[in-house]
Amino acid sequence: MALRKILYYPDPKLKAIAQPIIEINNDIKKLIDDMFDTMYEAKGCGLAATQIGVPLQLVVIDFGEEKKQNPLVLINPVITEQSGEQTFEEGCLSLPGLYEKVKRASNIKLTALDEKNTPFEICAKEDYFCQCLQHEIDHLQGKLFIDHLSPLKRSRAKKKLAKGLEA
Ligand code: GNR
Ligand code: NI
Repeated sequence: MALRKILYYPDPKLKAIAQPIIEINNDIKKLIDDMFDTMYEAKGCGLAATQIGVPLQLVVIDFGEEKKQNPLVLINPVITEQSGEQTFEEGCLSLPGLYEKVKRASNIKLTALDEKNTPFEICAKEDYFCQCLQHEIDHLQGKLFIDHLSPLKRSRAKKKLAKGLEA
């Protein structure tokens, strides 16, 4: 078990564009294990490698009720179809204490590799899981949920985060 440090806004590494993973070697497997440990410890339902300062296209998710119930690894994920609209309240381990409603697609299809290098497809529709997948893939593109807010709400959110850091 090894925990990695989660980066907080405004760490510039959160803006990195993640690179594809070429080979799923032992280093990547260790990284995946560490990301699950870190995510469960922080009580998040997803974690992108970008959030621990590793600019690779890797996401772990667990939407189980219990810890370690439904671990899902996404390597090099690509959204292949998206449509519709939905709004859910989001939080982010890199934006501690901030919760805002975010509008995203309500239907997505994505393809990715699992930790054994096997390609798979996920269809998600009209739920929190669909919202979370898009949130995580945004991280790989250097994007945070505050980037989806209106300019006014975004500037309020940034002020709130800055205050939180002082306290
Ligand atoms: O734990 C998390 N909860 C959450 C809630 C709504 C939409 C997305 C998320 S992901 C977040 C963990 C995190 O920051 N992942 O990048
Ligand atoms: Ni996040």
